[in-house]
Order: sequence, then C-alpha cells, then structure tokens
Amino acid sequence: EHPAPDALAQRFVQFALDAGVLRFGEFKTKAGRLSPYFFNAGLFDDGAKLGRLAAFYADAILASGIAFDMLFGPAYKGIPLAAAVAVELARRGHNRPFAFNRKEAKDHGEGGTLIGAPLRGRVLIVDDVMSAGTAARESIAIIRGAGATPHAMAIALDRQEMATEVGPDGTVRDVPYSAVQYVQRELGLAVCAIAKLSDLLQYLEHQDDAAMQAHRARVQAYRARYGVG
Ligand code: OMP
Repeated sequence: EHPAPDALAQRFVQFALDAGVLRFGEFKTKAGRLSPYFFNAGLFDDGAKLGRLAAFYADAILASGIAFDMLFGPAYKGIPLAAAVAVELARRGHNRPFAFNRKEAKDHGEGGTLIGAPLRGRVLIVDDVMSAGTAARESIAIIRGAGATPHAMAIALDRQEMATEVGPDGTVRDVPYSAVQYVQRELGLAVCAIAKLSDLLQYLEHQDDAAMQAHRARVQAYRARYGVG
C-alpha cells in the first residue's frame, strides 16, 4: 500500500532537483563544512510544492510505522512543514494536534514560546534536514522542557554525516557516527527520512551527462571526508 522506500526517495530527489531546492555548488553548512550540495527547504515556495512535499513526508511517516500523539514544528523552517504535514495526515485519516515554537520570548498577549496544542505525549518533530544534529538537540530540549516526550523525527533529507557533540568544556567536536544515528542511539528517538545522501548518490549514478557525473564525484568526495555509514 505504501510506496517502497527506495522508489519514494528517488522520486523525492527528482522533485527536489526540479524545484531547485536541491542544488550543486559550494555551500557552507551550519557546522562549518564546505559542501558541494545544499538542500534549501524554504524553496518549496508555493502551495503546490508544499502540498507535494507534505505528501512525501506523510508517505515516509506512515510507511515507517512510527506511532505519535502530536506533531511539533521547530522555528522557523519546521513550522510550515509541520503544519502542511498535519493537514496531509488528517486528510489521510490521521488527525493529530500540532504545535510550534517562536524563537523570541514574548512579554504580552498569549505569552510563552510555544504555540498551538499543548505539548504532551509522544511528539513527532518535523524538520527539514539533519546534518550535525544541532537543530535536533534544540527541538528535543524544548519538548523535554515542556514535560512531553520527544519520540520521533521526520526529516526530508538525512545528509548522513558526522554528528557534533558539545563537550563539558563547551567545545564542539565531530563524533564517528551520524546525527541520525546519534539521535536514534543516544537520545532514543525513531527517525524517518524521505531521502538520504545515499539516495542522492544513487540518483546521480543513473545520470549520464557530464555535469551530473562531476557533481557525483564532488558529493562522493564530501562523503569520504564527512560521511558515516
Ligand atoms: P544540523 O543542525 O547541523 O543538523 O543542520 C541542520 C540544519 O542545517 C537545517 O535545519 C538547515 O537549517 C541547515 N541545512 C540545510 O537546510 N540544508 C543543508 O543541505 C544543510 C544544512 C546545514 O547547514 O547543515
């Protein structure tokens, strides 16, 4: 009933490239790594694209079998994602409460940094990309702080690269496992990704034009430097 994960991932890579969300070039990641590709989910920037994106998330979430009581979208990019995914899941018969945070503290009006349904039960975080895992740690802290359980994460792209860890002295260091592996093993969350770096590489393997092969070589070199698994 659900599409095979591989087929879903290949269709998603094509969709992201067509939408200009997934690009090749030279980009600096949040962790300060120089990457030959970048996935900018903010460029799913019309209703049709956002709707298709939400359908990909819903396919991946439902195929994963992850159980959850509510959705959480971390500010800013996770907010429209979680909202669109909540609408799509409801359309498919899985209506769940959803919430999101604001980054700035507010001293009037409704107050607080959390908006939407109260955070409780098993929370599914909906976010865009996982690289080194900083964004994931922030969401997990917010959910725990509200007394709920960070239970799972749904992301569009798992970059499959080394996580960073903050040591007791505050220094940030790379660790020999990916952020997704860290979140699964150390933090105990289930993670489902629509696509992974390996799916992008598989896609590139099947493109025979020279430009795509050049991108593939650079992405492979990046993976050799920062990748895991
Ligand atoms: P980590 O917090 O290191 O896991 O990086 C994830 C975040 O980096 C995402 O939420 C984005 O803000 C940003 N990012 C992308 O959006 N796309 C990419 O391809 C790579 C990154 C990144 O900076 O690593």
